[in-house]
Order: sequence, then structure tokens, then C-alpha cells
Amino acid sequence: MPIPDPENLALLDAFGPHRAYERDRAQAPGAPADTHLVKTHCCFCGQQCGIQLAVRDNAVVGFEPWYDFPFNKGKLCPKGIKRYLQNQHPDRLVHAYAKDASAPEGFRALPYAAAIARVASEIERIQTQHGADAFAVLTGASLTTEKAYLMGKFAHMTLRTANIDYNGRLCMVSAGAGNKKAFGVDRAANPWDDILGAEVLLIAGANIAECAPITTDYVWQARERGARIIVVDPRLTPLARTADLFLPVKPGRDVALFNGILHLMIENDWLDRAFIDEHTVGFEALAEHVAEWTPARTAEVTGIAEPLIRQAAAMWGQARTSFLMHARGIEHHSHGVQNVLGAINLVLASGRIGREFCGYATITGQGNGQGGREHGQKCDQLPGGRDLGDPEHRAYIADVWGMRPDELPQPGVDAYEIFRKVERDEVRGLLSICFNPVVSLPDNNFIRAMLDKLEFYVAIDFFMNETARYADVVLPGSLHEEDEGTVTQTEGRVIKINKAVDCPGEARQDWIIIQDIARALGRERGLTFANPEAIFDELRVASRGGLCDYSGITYDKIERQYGVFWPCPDTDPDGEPCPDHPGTPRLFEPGSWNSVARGAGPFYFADGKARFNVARYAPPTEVVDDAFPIILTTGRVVSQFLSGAQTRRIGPLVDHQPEPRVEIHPRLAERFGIAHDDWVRVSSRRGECTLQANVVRTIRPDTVFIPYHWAGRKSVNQLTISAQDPISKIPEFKVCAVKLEKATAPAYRADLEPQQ
Ligand SMILES: Nc1nc2c(c(=O)[nH]1)N[C@H]1C(S)=C(S)[C@@H](COP(=O)(O)OP(=O)(O)OC[C@H]3O[C@@H](n4cnc5c(=O)[nH]c(N)nc54)[C@H](O)[C@@H]3O)O[C@H]1N2
Ligand SMILES: Nc1nc2c(c(=O)[nH]1)N[C@H]1C(S)=C(S)[C@@H](COP(=O)(O)OP(=O)(O)OC[C@H]3O[C@@H](n4cnc5c(=O)[nH]c(N)nc54)[C@H](O)[C@@H]3O)O[C@H]1N2
Ligand code: SF4
Ligand SMILES: [Mo]
Repeated sequence: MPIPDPENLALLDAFGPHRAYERDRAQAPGAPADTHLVKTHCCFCGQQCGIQLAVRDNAVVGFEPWYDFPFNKGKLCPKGIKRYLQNQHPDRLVHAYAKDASAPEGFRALPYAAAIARVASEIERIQTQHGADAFAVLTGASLTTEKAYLMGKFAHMTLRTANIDYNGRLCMVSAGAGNKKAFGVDRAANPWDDILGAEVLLIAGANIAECAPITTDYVWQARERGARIIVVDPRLTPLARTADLFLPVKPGRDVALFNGILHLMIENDWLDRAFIDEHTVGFEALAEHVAEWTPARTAEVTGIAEPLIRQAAAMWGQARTSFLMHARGIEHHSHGVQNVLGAINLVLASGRIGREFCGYATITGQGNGQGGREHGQKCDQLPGGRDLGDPEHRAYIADVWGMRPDELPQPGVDAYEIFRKVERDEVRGLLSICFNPVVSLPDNNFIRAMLDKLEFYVAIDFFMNETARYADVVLPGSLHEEDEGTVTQTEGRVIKINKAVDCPGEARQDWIIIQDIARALGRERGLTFANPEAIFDELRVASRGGLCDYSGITYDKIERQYGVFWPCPDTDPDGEPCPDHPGTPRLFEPGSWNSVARGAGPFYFADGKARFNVARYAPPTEVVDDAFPIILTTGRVVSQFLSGAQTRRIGPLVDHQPEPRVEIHPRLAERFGIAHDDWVRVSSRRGECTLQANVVRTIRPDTVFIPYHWAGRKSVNQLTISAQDPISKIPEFKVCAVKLEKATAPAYRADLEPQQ
């Protein structure tokens, strides 16, 4: 099979709209009777919509809505509707490949067993010559929780390397760190049904209509019941267009806004004093800090007019019920954790959490954005949300894994730092699974150079993504529909992915590949699971008593209840078995599992109280100047997903928005003589790319926006900055400084030569 070129649009024609429509209605009246339906979930975002895949002859040929699944009740977004087209795709890897400069495509197929043997011998060589930590592992939160657990065990127990981290480092870590500081735990505080009766919804840095499409429906239902909506975003997003109040914040300044709103809440006594006294600590220090955030200063820093700030404070401050949601817009910053803490302070000061229609959540991103950050594939983590640096936690997991605690590595470094370690020769070998760093990491020219420098790199994927093209060996992993396992969706509900079809050719389920590598290394102890359920059963034990307690969750319970919210322990506080524990939809309810277990309040600290944290404002790492006078912010469009490795291969989704464009306000465009559709060169201190202009009134005139789903010369991550939050280590994807120039169509567009 030829190695598919991701930029070869001709391939996409095969899966163009016409054929797609023919296949959509596989289960319609008149469809062949040998088609059966498999209830599972969409493979893309953290909403994890229920869907039924239509299967015929071991191929996914279409879908039907799954009306009974309570979260989305049959609804799907454009990506969910077309997700079935990735099955049977001509680009699907069905062999292992080895790099071979003499082969026409740069790779040659090799037998699976030979590929595994090569990977094992290179791991052995590098670890023997340079130490265990010289081999690093990068993983992803699109993996099931079973696979995430297995990857942590593979790195920490089998390879004994400290250097494992995951792509959630680019996604959920600011939210996670902020939530742990404030609540002691990191999960949506409420199920989405609590959105429905909220009087005020505050949505900050979340393009809900495009990125959490099913949540839009909850927001609309709330509005039908009279909810008022406040949106904070530098762009007038589709949802913001329908909002009651839109605050067009200057990128990177949200914490100033939150501090300014709290200042007004204090001034007007729009506080829940009883809640603050009984359930929190730290309010006085915070109140002192926000005293300086007068409306005038807040307006100056945030670029939002003072009356709007006052209106927001009045709406939020006086509501009786509310729900605050945020996503990457406030989190992708070098002070992302401070932004999150600022948002949580508003919730705690209002006392509106842990009750019906009083909620807070960070919207998760990847399919398993929640479960993927709980069970040990983060550089400082062990299963159950335990800490790799904590002696008690190490002892517990070492016992489950049958090893000595001192044999476990100490915490390693974040995903970006792993590449800096390559530069310093501290990491020489890399295994990646479910991650496409060439497209998704900031300042990706550096990443390309580091991939070139590695002595050995193996990628496990079902498509030859842009990073895998740098690999010495590529192993053909499994598509979502080719395996079973659990994921935890945005509300904290653990759900079950069901297998619809077998892996084609020499492709294998990811967990089998990992176990095969361990066996070839002669280190298979602890990695001999027979199936995903066996992995899950061990994970239940490993998570028991941890923050993310899954011990009472079984595959069977998930199916019966349409998902189970963790924590769901299998033993009650008196030590009695509680096999029927239903799980915990609302995390901080008085009388909830945690407060009963601790005999204290509902928050996850010894005293049961939540923490106010002083949230400090600092400007973004790179501010505009004469040379680079415009702010660049980046994000998503509805029809594409992440690095685009999957969705750029689905014709109807490509048709929806074939190319990235620069969103630019007419006033700014005019300054540079740029008209709609004109080519614009956008350059930063790190790189440049030339794209067409999308002149729109829906963005601040000092900011341009580029979606990041494209590769090579269309990748906005050539421009972004690798500055990171000091606590969470999330990159500052949402702010850097650029300049704009009117340009002509770049030459590569004319001949469509391969990228990268
Ligand atoms: N269609 C689609 N859906 C997706 C994904 C996808 O790739 N495509 N990815 C999934 C994943 S992994 C994730 S993480 C989520 C991300 O979901 P979101 O965070 O909602 O998406 P983004 O587009 O990254 O950013 C959201 C908004 O932040 C705004 N923003 C930029 N800078 C700032 C700022 O400084 N302050 C504020 N308040 N807002 C700012 C942008 O204008 C944008 O509208 O989406 C998930 N869903
Ligand atoms: N400029 C800019 N950059 C960003 C962002 C931004 O807003 N702006 N957002 C960031 C965010 S929030 C995220 S989450 C990251 C995401 O960045 P990445 O995680 O790098 O993006 P993905 O496209 O998910 O890449 C995952 C790869 O895993 C493969 N894959 C998916 N599922 C499986 C599986 O089950 N098994 C195996 N073996 N492979 C699988 C896919 O084919 C794909 O090649 O990007 C980040 N980068
Ligand atoms: S991409 Fe997200 S919102 Fe769209 S169908 Fe899939 S899970 Fe649902
Ligand atoms: Mo993400």
C-alpha cells in the first residue's frame, strides 16, 4: 500500500460528499438486512455523544442516532455525523512501516513481529547506554482510560522511565491544577442537567457552539426557561451572538476581569457570607487583593468598557442560581491557572455550587479529556489521581503492581520539556501514541528539529500523521470502533465504548501492541491482560481510595445506568461493601460521598472546605510592540478536530472549511489594505504562514484568529510561542505577537506540492 500523503487532496475525493450521503442511511428502510447497530460513542470530543454505528461485513457503513443516551439524546454535530467515514478509509495503516530513504515514499512495509522486535531492541539499547530516562513516552487523551492506565504502567513499571507525559498537557492541565487548588479534586462539579435551571450562565473562553456543540442545547434550554447568558471572548462566537451580555476581552486578561467582578460583588455585598464562612477558607486575603481591581483599572487592562463590567457583576452577583463554564480560551495561557482560579473565586463567593442549578465546570476537550488525566499517564501522576511524588501513593500503587516503591521513577517532565530534553541529549528515544506534536505543539519548527535529532522514534497510530512521518518505525494501532473500553466524558460520567469491527490487516489493538513490546523486551510481568475489562478491573483496585475512585464501577453497571459518575467506591465509609453505589453526579453536595467519608464538608480537603486563592494578573509572555503589533489567538472550527489527522481525511468535513483562514476585523484589515479573500502573511518571532483573510466584524480589532487544525505551511503553530504556565505547564496557545502583510498566493498553493 502506498504511504498516504496527508496533503494529497485527491485521496479525499474518494470519500467526498456524494458517497458519504449514500452511506449515511445504512439503516434506512430498504437497507440490507445484514446490517447491525452497535451502541457506542463518538470518537471525537469530550461531549462523547451516544451514537449507533451501522456495521456490515466487518465495516462501519453508517450510523443511527441513539436517542436513549441521556446526554445528547440522539443529537450529533457535523463531526459525529461523518465520523463513520474514517472506517475503511484508504489511508488506514494496515502494516507496520520502517523508515527507508530508498523507498519511493520514504517508508517500507515490514512484518508486525519484525517491527516489534526492532522497537524492543532500540529501547533496550538506548536504556542500557543512556539510562532508563533516556527513553520517553508521549500519549494521548483520545485513548480509553484502560489504555491510559496501561501506558502509565508501561512507562513507570516496564520501562521505569520518569519521562511520560500526554497531550492533555496542551489541553486540560490549567483547569486541573486550578480545580485541585480550589476544590482538592478535578472534575466537573455538576452534571449538565444543572445548567437547565440556572438563572445566569457565565461562559468564558469557550466557543460552545463549535467545540462543545451538544452543550449548546443545554444552554438554549436554560434560555427558554429565562436564563441570561454572559459570554467572555475576544470573538463574538456563534453563541455570543445570542448572549445577553458579551464581554470582548483582550486576550490574556481574564483574571483581571474576574478580579474586577469580585471587587464589585464585595462592594455591593453580592456575596453568600454564610457559605463563605462555613465552607471556604482564604476569603479575606483575596478580598484584600481585589480591592485594587477597581472598575476603571479592570476596564483599562481587559479592554472591556466599564459599564459592561458593572453589568456583568450585577447579573452574576444577584443571581439566585447560576452555572459558570470555561474552556481553553482562559486556560491556554502562561497564567492559565490564575485565570481558572479567578473564575472559581466568583463561584465560591456566590456560594452557588453543589446544589441543583448551581454549578461550575471546565468543559473537557478530547474524547477522554477527563479519564485520560486521572490514571497515570501524566508526568507526575499514578492511577486514581494519585501523586507520583507522594510516598503513601507510591507505596499503594507499587503494591498493586507487585513491585517495590523505590523501583518507581520519580516525577518526570511535561510533554514540551521532553523535547527540550532531546535538545540536551537527555532523551534519545521516543514512543508516541495518539499524539501529533508536529501540528499541535507551539513553535513547531523546534519540534521538527528535535524529531530529526532523536536516535529512535516509534509512533503508534492508525493514520500516518505528520509526526509519524519522522518515525523510524510506525506501528498500526486501532481505530476507536475496533476496541472496547471506558472513557469519562465532560460531566465526569464514565461510559463504555463498544467494539464494532475488527482491526484490518496487521493492525492491532493499542493495548496488544504495548504488551507485545513489553514481551519482546522480556519485561512482560504485569502486562499480560487478556482484554480491556481485565485492565479495567485492575484499574478499579488501583483507584480505590484515591481521588478518582472507580472501584465500584463495572462494565455492567455502566451499561445499566447509561454511565456512572465517579467517585463510585465499592466500600462504604464503615468498610462495608456497597456494590450498588450509584456514583456521584453532583460532586460537592452536602452529604455526598466525600463529606460522609471525611465527616467534614463536601470539598476534597481534610477540613472539607474549599480554598479561595489569590489570582494574580500578569500580562501574557509576549506583548505587542512596534515590530509585532497585533495579537494572534488560535483555536478551532466546528468541522475539524485537533491536529486534523482524522478530520482532514473526511471529505464532507474538509468541504465545510477546506483551508485555515485569518479572521480579521474590517478596521484592522483596512489598515493593511487587506480585503476579504486576500492573501495575508502572518509572522511572529518564530515563523510565518500565508493564508487567506476572512474579514469579519466578530473579532476585536487588535486581534487576529487562526484555527490550528492544518499541517505544514498552513500550521499556525509555526508562529505560536512555547511559553508555559509555571504551575500547569500548559503552552500559551492563545496569545502571541504577530505582524501582518498583504501577500500573494504562496507558490505551493499553485502546484499543491506535498507539505513538510
Ligand atoms: N470542532 C471541534 N470541537 C472540539 C475540538 C476541535 O478540535 N474541533 N477540540 C476539542 C478539544 S481537545 C478542546 S480542548 C475543546 C476546546 O474548546 P474551546 O476552548 O471552546 O475552543 P478554542 O477554539 O480553543 O477556544 C475557545 C475560545 O477562546 C477564545 N479566546 C482566545 N483567547 C482568549 C482569551 O484570552 N480569553 C477568553 N476569554 N477567550 C479567549 C477564542 O476566541 C475561542 O472562541 O474543544 C473540543 N471540541
Ligand atoms: N495553536 C494551537 N495549538 C493547539 C491548540 C490550540 O488551541 N491552538 N489546542 C491544543 C489542544 S487543546 C489539544 S487537545 C492538542 C491536541 O493535539 P494532538 O493530541 O496532537 O492532536 P490529535 O489530532 O488528537 O492527535 C492525535 C493522534 O492520535 C491518533 N489517535 C486518535 N485516537 C487514537 C487511538 O485510539 N489510538 C491511537 N493509536 N491513535 C489515536 C490520531 O490519528 C492523531 O494522529 O492540540 C493543542 N494544540
Ligand atoms: S464531535 Fe463531540 S459534539 Fe460532535 S458528535 Fe462527536 S462527541 Fe458529539
Ligand atoms: Mo484539547
